[in-house]
Formats: sequence, structure tokens, C-alpha cells
Amino acid sequence: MRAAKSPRGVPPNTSHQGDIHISGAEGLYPLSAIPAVIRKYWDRALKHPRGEPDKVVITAEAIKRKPRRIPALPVSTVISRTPEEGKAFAMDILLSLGITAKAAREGYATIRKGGMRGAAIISGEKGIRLEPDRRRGVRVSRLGIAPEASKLLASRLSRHRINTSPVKEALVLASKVIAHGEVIADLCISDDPDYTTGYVATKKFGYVRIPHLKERGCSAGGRVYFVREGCDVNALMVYLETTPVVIGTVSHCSGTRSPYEILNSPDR
Ligand code: WAQ
Ligand code: MG
Repeated sequence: MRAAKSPRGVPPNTSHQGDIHISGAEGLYPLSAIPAVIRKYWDRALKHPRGEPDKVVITAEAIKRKPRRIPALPVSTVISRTPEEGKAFAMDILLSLGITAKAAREGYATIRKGGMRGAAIISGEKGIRLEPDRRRGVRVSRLGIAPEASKLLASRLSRHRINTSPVKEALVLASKVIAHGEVIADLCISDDPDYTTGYVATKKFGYVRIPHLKERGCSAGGRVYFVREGCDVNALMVYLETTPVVIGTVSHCSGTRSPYEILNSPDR
């Protein structure tokens, strides 16, 4: 689903260029669930805190390949009280994985600028933007979670009172992205003005939630995928946009941990 509004003074439906992104969502579902999913996406598009769209596009496509099954990343939450603390923690994680300060700063600035509908792909060494359409970014799609895994995930997240749609959807998305060997890290800040928790996801540290990563009321957000230098961007885009992937198993979910704990014992 994609919901957008035209800039003031421009009639809708003339072109996608210049559209203001309101909301998007995607998933893999059995055919029987599609009517309910369309209803859910419709409600989400029209009741979004970013505003009212004047254009909503919902697309359904049959997948021809059996989805690849992958595990969900482990989940934890870092103790962080301000956007500055959150940013410092995210930078420490990125730098510890060999991403250069230049690339990390470029990625962070891209997110804080906001306005994209998808994610930016940035090379981890030189900090160069690699996706062909920089205004749009790459939109990850064809991903889902198996019913049994979804149930188990819900019960594990509930123990930490974080069994919510934003957390579950972001975890599924990040798990697909990180399952690709060329992606080193996924850094995200929501574009919803009221949702201030972001995350950094990596193979080594899992999905780490970062509370208060932006100021309340700020509508800028985005995602950045840091990739290995020399990565085959076309192959990566095909994987992200079109390869069907389903979360089949869930990893452990822990509560809050200090930045020091996370950086020094990534596995717990
Ligand atoms: N593929 C690539 N980029 C995406 C996608 C996608 N499928 N969906 C969203 N984005 C990009 C796009 O630039 C959005 O503006 C930005 O990410 C933020 O999207 O555990 O709600 O849907 O509590 O606003 C994090 C949850 C929630 C943290 C993130 O993102 C937690 C969120 P939003
Ligand atoms: Mg949003």
C-alpha cells in the first residue's frame, strides 16, 4: 500500500514526482486473508498521523516462488534518554562493525533530512549513495511471518510490553534486510511525528531499539542500509524488492540494557 498527497496547488494524479509520502505497508499473506488486509491497509492510509492522503494505491500480486524462510533477529532495547545519547549509541554500533565515521554521518544525515519513501543504500567505507532513485530509495517488499512464529514473537514481546505493530513490522523488515550477506547494518527512525523510538539492526547485535532517537513532533525519518564496499547493488535491490522471505523462527527477546552491556556482550 502506498498513500501520498500532492503538494499544495498541484492536482492529484498528474505525476508521482513531488508527491509527499504519507504511509506505506507491504506483506505476504494467504489469498484468503487479502480482503481483511486491504481493509487494514485502507484504514491505515486514511488515519495516518502524517496527514490525509489524496492518493492511495493498493496492489496485490501472486508470488510464484516458495518464500525463503529465515529467523527473526534477537530483540533488545538500549537505555537512552535523548536523541543525542541515541545517536551516539548508534554511531558506536556502526563504527564497531567497521563502518567509517564518514559513512555513518552521511547515513544519519540522510535519515534526519527525511522525505524518502524507501531506504537509502550507503557504502560502508566511502559513504556513497548507491540506489538509482535517491528521492524514492529502495522499498523492501514481499516479506512476512509464519503464523506459529508470529504467535511466539507476540508472547515474547509481550513480556517486555512491546508487542505492537510498529515493533513487529520493523523487526520482520530488518530481519529480511540483514539476512542478505552484503548488508552490514540497518538504521531507522520512523517518519511518524509521534513515534520517537528508532533502531539499529545488525547480524552481530540483533535488532536494538533506541528510545527517544528523535524529538516528538518531528516528521522526518527514514532508513539507511549500510553495505559492504563493492556490493552488487542490482542484486541486492532484486533481493530486497522481489525475493519472497518469511520469518519462520523467532530469536530471544530481552528487556532494556545499557549501551555498555550491548556493545560488550552482543549475544545476550
Ligand atoms: N522498505 C524500505 N524503507 C522503508 C520501508 C520499506 N518497506 N518502509 C518504510 N521505509 C522507510 C521510509 O523512508 C520511511 O519514511 C521510513 O522508513 C520510516 O518508516 O522497535 O514506523 O514506517 O519500537 O515510519 C521502528 C520501530 C518503527 C522501533 C519504524 O517506520 C521499535 C517505523 P516508518
Ligand atoms: Mg511511518
